[in-house]
Amino acid sequence: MTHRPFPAARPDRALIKGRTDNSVEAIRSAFLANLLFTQARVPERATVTELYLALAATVRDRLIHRWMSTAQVVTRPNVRVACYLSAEFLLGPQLLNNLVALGIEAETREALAGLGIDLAELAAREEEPGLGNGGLGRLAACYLDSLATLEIPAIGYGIRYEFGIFDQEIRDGWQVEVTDKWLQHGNPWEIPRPEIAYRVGFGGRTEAFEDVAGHWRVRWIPDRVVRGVAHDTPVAGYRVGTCLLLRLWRAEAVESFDFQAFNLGDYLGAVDQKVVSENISKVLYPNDAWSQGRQLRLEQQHFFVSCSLQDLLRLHLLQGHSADTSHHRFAVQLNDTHPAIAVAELMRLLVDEHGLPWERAWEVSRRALAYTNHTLLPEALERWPVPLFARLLPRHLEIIYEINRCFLDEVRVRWPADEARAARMSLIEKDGERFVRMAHLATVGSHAVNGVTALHTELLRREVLPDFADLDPYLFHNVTNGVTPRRFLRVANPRLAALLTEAVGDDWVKNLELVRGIETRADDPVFREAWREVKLAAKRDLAGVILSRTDVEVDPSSLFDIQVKRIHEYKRQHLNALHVVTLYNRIRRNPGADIVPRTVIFGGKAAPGYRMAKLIVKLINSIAEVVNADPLLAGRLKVVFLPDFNVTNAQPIYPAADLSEQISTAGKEASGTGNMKFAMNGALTIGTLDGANVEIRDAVGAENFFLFGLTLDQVRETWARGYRPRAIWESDAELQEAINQLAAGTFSRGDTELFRPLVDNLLDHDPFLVLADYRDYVDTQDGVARAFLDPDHWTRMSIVNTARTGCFSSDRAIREYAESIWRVVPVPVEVQ
Ligand code: 26Q
Repeated sequence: MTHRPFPAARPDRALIKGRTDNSVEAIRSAFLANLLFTQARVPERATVTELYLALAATVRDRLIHRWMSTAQVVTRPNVRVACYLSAEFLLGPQLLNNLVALGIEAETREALAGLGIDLAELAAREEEPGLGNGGLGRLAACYLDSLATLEIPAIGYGIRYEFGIFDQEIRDGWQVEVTDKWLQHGNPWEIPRPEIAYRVGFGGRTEAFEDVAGHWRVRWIPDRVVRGVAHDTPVAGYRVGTCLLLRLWRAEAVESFDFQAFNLGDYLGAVDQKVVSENISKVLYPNDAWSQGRQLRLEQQHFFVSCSLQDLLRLHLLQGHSADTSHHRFAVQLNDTHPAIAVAELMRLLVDEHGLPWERAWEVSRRALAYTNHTLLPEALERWPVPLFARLLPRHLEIIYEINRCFLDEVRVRWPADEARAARMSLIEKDGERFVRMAHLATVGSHAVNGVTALHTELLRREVLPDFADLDPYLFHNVTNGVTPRRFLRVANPRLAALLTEAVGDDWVKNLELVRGIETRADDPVFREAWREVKLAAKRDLAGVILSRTDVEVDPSSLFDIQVKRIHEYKRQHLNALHVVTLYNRIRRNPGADIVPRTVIFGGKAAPGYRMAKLIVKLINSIAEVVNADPLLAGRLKVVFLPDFNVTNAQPIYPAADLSEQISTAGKEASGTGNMKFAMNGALTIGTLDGANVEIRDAVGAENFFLFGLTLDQVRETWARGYRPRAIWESDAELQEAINQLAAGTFSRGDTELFRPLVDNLLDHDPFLVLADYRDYVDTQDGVARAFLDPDHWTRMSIVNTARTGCFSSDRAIREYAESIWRVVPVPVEVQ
């Protein structure tokens, strides 16, 4: 980049003021100017999309203003910066969140109203960047929000996928995947930075040589080079000067390749090359678990990691420092093993490109890096076949071998003659074929490894990486996940937000512990009534959404029982479905029974290649079809599958829930974060002792939580004893009836084949203990219904849930990372 000798690096004040003033008039005229000069439209002629784009540009100006000031702070010498590396950032819609962060929501609404334009209508036009699968990607987005709000110098690094997570449509009850074209109208929030670009190599070979100083060095000669171009999205903190950057990399062809082919007269060959290069950032893999080693996925990981590390080294060197002090300047967090190649790439950059001695590079590298694990399933740990690695990243494989050699030497010193242990700890797995174990690479290369809830961290220490914990018990930390109250309370639930503000003032948005102040009002009839009104209004809103999206009419006074999350056998949506069938049978058997009306709502995407998950989607829709059409059930039971669960669609869901379904088999869900979003919005949880449920129950009190199911120890005993699901089916009449109906075609128009894979799997294997937990689940659900019959008590429990879930703010989680892992401190930004 060239820096021209302007008198001052700061932009002109008068220039700024015209585009950043926050009065209603200033916002209106800026909006009109943007409409005219970016969309070439006057309001009378503009489409809703054009109005939205002009408004987004108006807001972006105000973000950029803050960001310019933040950049000056972040680039100050000696400011330590947290770098969050993640293959996924599930940001969600930006407009309202940004207006709230900037504190100009009311002014903007008024400015638009004066032109006869409805802010909500423009907001509804926004395409969300779905650059993530689920929990892990959304967590990264919550963490950026908290970093910015806490004024911590930080930067997020990831991939600018052209196609994010697919849109889900439901046809004939089946999930159909539709390409996500989030960029089709352009992305008004990002700033492309074609001048910030790095070259990333793939393939080829390595060669040893002696440098001028007589040192043996290695040079990597890749046979393919791709360019990564930065695309920056501003992330504003809530009511502070700080506005951070999310820097996403887009893959492009390296020009020299084009020219080379072009000069040889092979124009189409040059275009091919361009297409191949651009493929790297083309599409997000829609699996939310590791399954097999696809080359393109490893290319994506290396691509974004290499660009990100080159970028932060460049910033450091630009300020006149040398590469061997990078760890003073940066704390680099690896969001799962997806960026774990950073361990080898940072070593390569430091040793091969910057000439550091190996030992010094290793010290810098380990001090800079830290790793978060998000998985408990051993089969979900990422491992890449060595031959693939050797072909794609030959230099990195050499480095990994060298790291492994040094590491295993250390292991052998500590445990002489324990070759079994050395083999268990090795970065290379020998299982017939050989694999690179990415979790081991990340662990060995980091100074801190953390799990995402107390239970998960305990299991990580004891079972996933026990040998590493023996080697260094202080390596492991727990940082329980959190979610941002800005998006999931303030923006998603404005009525509850207003009630909280009325009760405790508006500081709760930045300090969620303050909502504890409402607990004293839990027995106040006036407050309870207001609380109920807020919940009912949210349920009416959701009922409207359900009607317009699924044509199903639901009763807002019924119990809204909601399970939204990715579809997975371990998350057990089919257990919930069996409960629905049980209720259906009870009402049919006894039509006059006095039962609590319920609306059971599901939402979530299945990985396109996951057959059982897709069959569960079909099952839910099939049950819904029968239940909703039965006049005998009317007014008592409704079942809804809300298609295309994403951040946008999630926002009206959490506020409307009475009951939150968190029913994974104990020991399978690392944390869960939806559980926190529901509880904060005053839903009660029905849940197992799994992931963050354990901590939520501790926080809200056992009397305000519906616990059921086997504990982790009981799960293990069940398997050890020899689990026979068929025996449970034989002995439980209601369960038997429900499962037999699935098999007999009751919900599939007589088709007895459709659900056979599901039924057979449950009766013969049941790997997630659905049948074992069925009876306790159904009985606990009966308890839920009884509790709902006492609105005063229910409301009290709801208030207490919100009051006591302040610790699940992502602000608390980020403070813990900042203090105990990154050692970064807030640096307030004064907006110039
Ligand atoms: C890896 C390699 C190749 C292709 C895909 C993947 C891949 C992609 C996404 C593997 C895993 C994921 C996502 C995992 C995830 O979302 N995990 C969830 O993380 C949450 C945040 O910590 C937890 O709350 C959830 O419990 C956990 O399941």
